[in-house]
Amino acid sequence: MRIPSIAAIMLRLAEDWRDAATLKRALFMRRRDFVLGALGTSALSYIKPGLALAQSKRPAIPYGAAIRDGAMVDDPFYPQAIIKYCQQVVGEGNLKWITLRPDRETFAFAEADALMAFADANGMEMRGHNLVWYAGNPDWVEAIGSAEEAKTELVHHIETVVGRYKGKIRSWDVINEPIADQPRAEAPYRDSIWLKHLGPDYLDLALRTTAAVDPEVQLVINDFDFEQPNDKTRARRKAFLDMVRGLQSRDVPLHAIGLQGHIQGELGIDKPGLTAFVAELAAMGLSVLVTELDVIDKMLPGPEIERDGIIAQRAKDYLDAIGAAKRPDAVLTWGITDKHTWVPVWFSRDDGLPNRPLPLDADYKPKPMMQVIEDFCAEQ
Ligand code: 9MR
Repeated sequence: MRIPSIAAIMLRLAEDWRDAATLKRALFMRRRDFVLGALGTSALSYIKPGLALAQSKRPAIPYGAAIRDGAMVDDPFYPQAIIKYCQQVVGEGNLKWITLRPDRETFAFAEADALMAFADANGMEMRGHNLVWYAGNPDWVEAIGSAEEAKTELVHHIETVVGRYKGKIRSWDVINEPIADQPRAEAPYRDSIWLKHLGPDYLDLALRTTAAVDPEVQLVINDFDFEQPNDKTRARRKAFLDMVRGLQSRDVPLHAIGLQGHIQGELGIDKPGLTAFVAELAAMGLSVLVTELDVIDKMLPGPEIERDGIIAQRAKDYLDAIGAAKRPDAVLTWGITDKHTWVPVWFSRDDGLPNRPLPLDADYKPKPMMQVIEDFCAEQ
C-alpha cells in the first residue's frame, strides 16, 4: 500500500485536531479559560507537588519528549515516565494556533501553562512548538484576506505568546515546515496562508518579531525529510540551505535548525548525506536539535524483536550521522510511549499489529531505541 505524503497527512491531521479541539472546548472549557492572561480553571490535575523524582544523572545532551495533555491527565504512568526519563518537554499541540487561538480575540493558555508548571516543578525545560505553520490553523486564520491582516495577526500572536513565556521557553520552533514537500527551484516553499499573503517575507517577519520580543530565545526553523536516501530528500536539503543562506544574507536572526526525524523505517538513513547537510548548517554558524524523533514502522517486519532492532538501528544511524557533524543541543522524541503516538493515525500496519515507533513500549518498558538515545545523549 502506498504511504501517503507527509503533506497530505499533516492536512488531515490538522482537520482531526481542529475537530478534537472544538469538541473539547464545547464540552469542558469555560469562557473565562480563554481570557488572555488567565490560567483558567482547567489547569490540569497532573501537577502534584512532590511528584518529581530527582534524576540522579543528567546526560550531556538533554533528552525530551512531546507531551499529550490528555494523557497527562488520564494515564498516571505517563507523567511518571516523563519525569523518569526526560529533561525537556514540548507540547504536542498545546501551543499551536488551533489550540491557542479558537477565535481572533482569544489566547487559551491553560494547557500550555499547565505543562510549563509541570516542567518547572520537575526541573525540566519546555520548548515552544510552534509559532508559524502551514497546518494546524483555525478557520479564521485560514480566512485571512490580505497582507496587512496577515502581518497584523502574525505579529500580535508572536508578541503575545513569546512575551508570555519570555525567559521560560528558551527555544522556539518559530517556523515549522517551511519547505515544500517536493521543492522546485521556482517554488521552494510550502503553501500556507502566510506565504500566500506575505510571500517568503513571512519567514523574516516571524524570526525578527520573535527576536525583538525575547532577544535571549533560541530561534529555530523545524522541518523533516532530511535523511532519506532519495532525490526528494536531496532537493529538500538544497532548498533548506538556500533558504538559510537567504535569511543570513538579509541579517535575519536564526540560531538553530530542528531536525524532526520522523524516520520512514523501511528506508535506510543516508548517513553521508545527512552528515554533510548538518556540517553545512554548522559551518553557517547554526546549532541543530533533534526535535521529533520516531521511527515509522508501517512497512517493517512484524516480529517485535526484529522490528525493535531495526527501529533502534535507524535511530542510531540518524543520531550518529548528525553527531558526526555536530552534536545536537537536545534530542526529543515525538511522544515517549507507543501507547500515545500520532503514528497509527496515519501509518497503521496492514497486519493489524500495533505500531512501535517510540522508545518505550505501550506498557512503558524501555526498548532498544531508548538505549540508543541514552547512549548517544550520555556521550561527552
Ligand atoms: O503529533 C501531532 C498530532 O497529534 C496532531 O494532530 C498534528 C496536527 O496538529 O500534529 C502532529 O505533530 C506534528 C508536528 O506538529 C509537526 N511535525 C509533524 C508532527 C507529526 O505529524
